[in-house]
Formats: sequence, structure tokens, C-alpha cells
Amino acid sequence: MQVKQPVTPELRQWIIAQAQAGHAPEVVLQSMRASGWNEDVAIAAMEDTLQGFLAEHQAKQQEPVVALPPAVPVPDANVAESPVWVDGGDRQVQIVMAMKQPRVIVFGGLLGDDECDAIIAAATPRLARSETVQMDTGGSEVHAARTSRGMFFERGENEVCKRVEARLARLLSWPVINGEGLQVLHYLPGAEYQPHHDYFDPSKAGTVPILARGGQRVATIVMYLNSPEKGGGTTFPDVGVEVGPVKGNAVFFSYDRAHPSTKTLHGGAPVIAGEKWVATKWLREREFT
Ligand code: PD2
Ligand code: ZN
Repeated sequence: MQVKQPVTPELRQWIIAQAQAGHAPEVVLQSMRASGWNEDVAIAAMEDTLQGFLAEHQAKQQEPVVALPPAVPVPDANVAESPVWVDGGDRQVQIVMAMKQPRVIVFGGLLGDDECDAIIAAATPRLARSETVQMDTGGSEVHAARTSRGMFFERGENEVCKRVEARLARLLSWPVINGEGLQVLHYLPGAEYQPHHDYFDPSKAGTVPILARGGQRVATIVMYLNSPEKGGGTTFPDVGVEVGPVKGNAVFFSYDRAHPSTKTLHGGAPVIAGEKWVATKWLREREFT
């Protein structure tokens, strides 16, 4: 009587390993027979396994290879020299926390209280409902994901902007001219900025004219201009990090390619009590015009 011999996943793996090692089918068949396999059952198991393997392999080869955009140089602070503070030129700036992947650095005392207050005072009369860049057209639109009010300064528009821009350039070894003008955002209770990436989506047509003004964004600095009573942290959902908003502190992060693999998805958590003011600086690859 013929004993039924099941073709187990382990047997299939063994057959594939033999083929990959270059052993001829007769040799494989011979060793199966030597270990008690009926010849017909062994041949059927080999055919079935190898046909399935080949079909899977061919399908994989036909899958399009999606290449990552090339990595570009990015700004960074020299935290290797001192994990405690870095030189901002006119001010020593504390390193509260630094991580590598994604590159996130929390700076302490980047701005003085007087600078925070001056930026808020200059921005207040110009606040309007924040808009989000519309990637399809390159324009901007009011968006439910962003329930703050905001405004943009021109680069170097006033004394405090100039001073902060020079400090950031020194701190991050990145030219002042590669920076966009400061953006100020004001959040009231319930307002938030849902998680997003700050780089421009290269697959969208609207990105073309945006990139013509200095290339991609490669880094962001969110500077806290006040300390909200409750809520309003800056979150990095890919890595489970949340930075608490403290007046004068800032969170810096960089992204060397316009791709989610940079793990720089980030958001502004809802403000629960009090208000939140931030100034955001985006740095481009080249001179921003
Ligand atoms: O206000 C924030 O914490 C925040 C979060 C995410 C600001 C931005 N993004 C931004 O200005 O891009
Ligand atoms: Zn952002």
C-alpha cells in the first residue's frame, strides 16, 4: 500500500534551496528517493514547487523599481563638539535633545523673551487664517488641517528678523539667503496643525514653480514664542516623539530627500488651554528668491 506523503512547506523550502544551490533535478530526485519518497510523488512535488517559485520570481522582477530621490546636503548644528551648547554667534544656545534618525534637535534659549515678544507684536496686525500650499497648482488655500492664523515676514524685514536669521545661519552653517522669510502662527484652544511633511511633493505639477525659487526645503526650525498653558506640542508620529512648546526654545529637523523615509512627518498638537505662538523658518537647498 502506498503511504500518503504530505508535501510540507519545509519540503518545498528544501527543494528550492537545492535548485538555488545548482543541484540537478536528477540529483535532488535521487536524494528524495533515498530518504523514502515514492518517485512519482517526488517528481510531482518538485514540479509543483519549482513552477510556483519561478512564477513568483518572474512577477517580482516585473514590479517597477521605485527609486528614492537622491539625498542632498542639509543644514546641521555641530552637536558632536559639545552636547550641551552650540555657538549661535551672539548667543550660546543649549542643546536640550538631539536624535539622528530623523535628525531632530531641540534648542533651549534660542530666542530671548524680548525677541519673542517683538516678533509677536510685529506679526499681530498682519495675521490672517493660515493657508496651506496647494501642491497641484502651486498656489495656497485655507485648509481644515490647519486651524491657526498666520503671516509671513520678508527675509531681513526688520531688526529682530535679521538678528534671528543671522543666529540660525551661524548655528546651522547654512547661508541666510537660503532661508524663506519667517512665518508666524497663532493657535487658540482647539487649533492644531495636522501631521504633514514640510518638503514639496515632487510628483505634483504645482511643485515646479515652487522649486524654481531655491530648490527643495531641506530643514525646518519651529521657534516657540510663548509657552501655552496646556497642549500644543510638536509631534513626530513616525518616531513617537513630542516636543513641549517652551518660550524661547525651538525644534529643528532636517530632511535630505523629499520622501517619507526621512521620518519627518510632524504636526502641531491641539492647544488645550491658553494660546500658542510659533515662528517657523524653512531652509532651502539654494538661495531663496
Ligand atoms: O506649530 C507647530 O508646532 C508646527 C507643527 C508642524 C508648525 C509647523 N509644522 C510648520 O510651521 O510647518
Ligand atoms: Zn510643518
